[in-house]
Amino acid sequence: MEKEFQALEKAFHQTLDTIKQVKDLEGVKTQFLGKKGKLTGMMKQLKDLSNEKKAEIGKKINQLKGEFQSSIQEKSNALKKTEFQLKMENEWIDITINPYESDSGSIHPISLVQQRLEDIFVAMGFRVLDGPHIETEYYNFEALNIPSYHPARDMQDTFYFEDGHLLRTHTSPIQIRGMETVKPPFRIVGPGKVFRCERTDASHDSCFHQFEGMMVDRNISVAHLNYFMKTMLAEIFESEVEVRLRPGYFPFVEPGFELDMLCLLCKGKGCKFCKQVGWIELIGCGMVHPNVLRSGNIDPVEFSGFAFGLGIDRLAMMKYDITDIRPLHGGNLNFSRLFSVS
Ligand code: FA5
Repeated sequence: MEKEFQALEKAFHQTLDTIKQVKDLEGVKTQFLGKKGKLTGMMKQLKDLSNEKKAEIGKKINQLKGEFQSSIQEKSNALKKTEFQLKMENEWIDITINPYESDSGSIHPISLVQQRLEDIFVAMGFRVLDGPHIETEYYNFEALNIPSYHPARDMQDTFYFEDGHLLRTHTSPIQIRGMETVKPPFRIVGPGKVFRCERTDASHDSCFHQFEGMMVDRNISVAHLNYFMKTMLAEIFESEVEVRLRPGYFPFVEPGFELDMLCLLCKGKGCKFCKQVGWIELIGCGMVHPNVLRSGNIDPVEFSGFAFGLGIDRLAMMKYDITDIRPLHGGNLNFSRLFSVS
């Protein structure tokens, strides 16, 4: 009988060694411990033995049974652990990925700021107008008091078409087009892309965005201009921002100003974006020149007005802490998604 036990034990362990999956352990259990299993078969033989032998062999069988059960349990634990590790490796989850992220689009920071500007000015009684990117010299220059001989044309060099059209250098032609469609008193704004033949750096690009504004009424003064600029900036930044108004030359306004904003990227200390000045040139503005009102068939004795042209890109950069204008125009979706609002 001893030999039979040894053979059974050997067969059991050999069989167990071949098992690679937890689900196959059930077969081993049935084969050795089941009702028709080998160990149960040996137990059935006990009845033919003497009482003394019965006790001895019975004890051995129970010993083997316990041994087989714990070996199966141990193997089961080891296989479960391996299977779990394999599963972890194959079904790896990156917990740093945002589970709510989707492929849906997001609004570009320039559009976000433009839409916000439109809302702010519409709430203050302004109408939003549009204008073409390809302009005539008349709308881009002449009607704005910049005749062909005027040196101010050099300040805004652009791309010309053979037929004399050009890519607009600013949104100011919208002032002229606006005066052709609306009668004073009026308040208009006009956003859009503009183009200039110039070198790029952290704060300049050859294609950028402006937001034009014009208000014409009786007795309009610099105080009105000041009020609307400050209100607009406070709304955009949701707090007061430090600005300075300094004389600036634009042939279509008199007096003309440059409105600078304290550079929020360096808090006025000086950086690459503000060219170490601490201030950012943000808005060109002033009181509409009488010649411009005349080209819009408006009597400059009865009416006066202010106008402004704001750089949307620079405003977006201040708002969203963007230190270089070029990524704004690079078309990288991952960049735009950083500013998405839901
Ligand atoms: C003008 O374009 C005038 N048309 C603004 C104006 C309108 C003055 C109405 C008076 C009355 P300027 O060239 O300064 O002005 O441009 C206006 C703003 O556009 C600048 O203050 C700046 O914020 C932005 N800007 C100008 N050039 C660039 C550029 N290359 N890249 C990015 N932003 C620019």
